Amino acid sequence: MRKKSCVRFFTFLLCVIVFFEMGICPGSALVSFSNPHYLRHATALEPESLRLHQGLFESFEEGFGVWEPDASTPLPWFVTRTEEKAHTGTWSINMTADGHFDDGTVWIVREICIPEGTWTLGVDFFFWSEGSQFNNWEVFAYIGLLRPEIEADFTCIGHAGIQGWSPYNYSTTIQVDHDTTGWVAIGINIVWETWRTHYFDSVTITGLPQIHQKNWWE
Ligand SMILES: [Ca+2]
Repeated sequence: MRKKSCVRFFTFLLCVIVFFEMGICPGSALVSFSNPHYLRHATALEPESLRLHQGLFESFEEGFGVWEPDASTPLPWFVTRTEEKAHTGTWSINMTADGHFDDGTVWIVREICIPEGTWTLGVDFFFWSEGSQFNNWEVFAYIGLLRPEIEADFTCIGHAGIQGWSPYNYSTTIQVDHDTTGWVAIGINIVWETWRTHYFDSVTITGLPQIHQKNWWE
């Protein structure tokens, strides 16, 4: 009996070790970017995955970069680079619109490459407002697979009532079954009948991949 018990114990111990080595312990199915498992795969995903992880930063010091202005509004609007204000460096984006129809959206937009897989994509930026206790326009953001065209494509992530430069961010999860093109946009939504000017600077796009670690039966 003592010998059989000993065999059972070591068999059980061996199974536990094998199971953990196969990665089927709780919580191992999805691993973070900092996990060594991902880092081993990261080299295979270069260069777009690493670019997203490191962050795509734009300060508008030497132009618009790959960003471009766009809008959906019946009244005049403009988006220009300016030295009037800056969060980093000396240049930022001036976004101005006539809100007298009490309607419309103005934004800057750029393409990004999204490698195959499931990604948590985020955009962080600084937004300047003169500050007001009421009648503030909305701060908009978008991340998706289609280029945004209208107000309804965007998500409101705040209101432009804080005086000076303030950080804003937006993130979402996107799953693609092959390498593809996505779009990121940030802007303002007109909700009060007046001219308004806001500024954008220090925009960073980041991507965090969710890596599915294969189990022994896959
Ligand atoms: Ca700048």
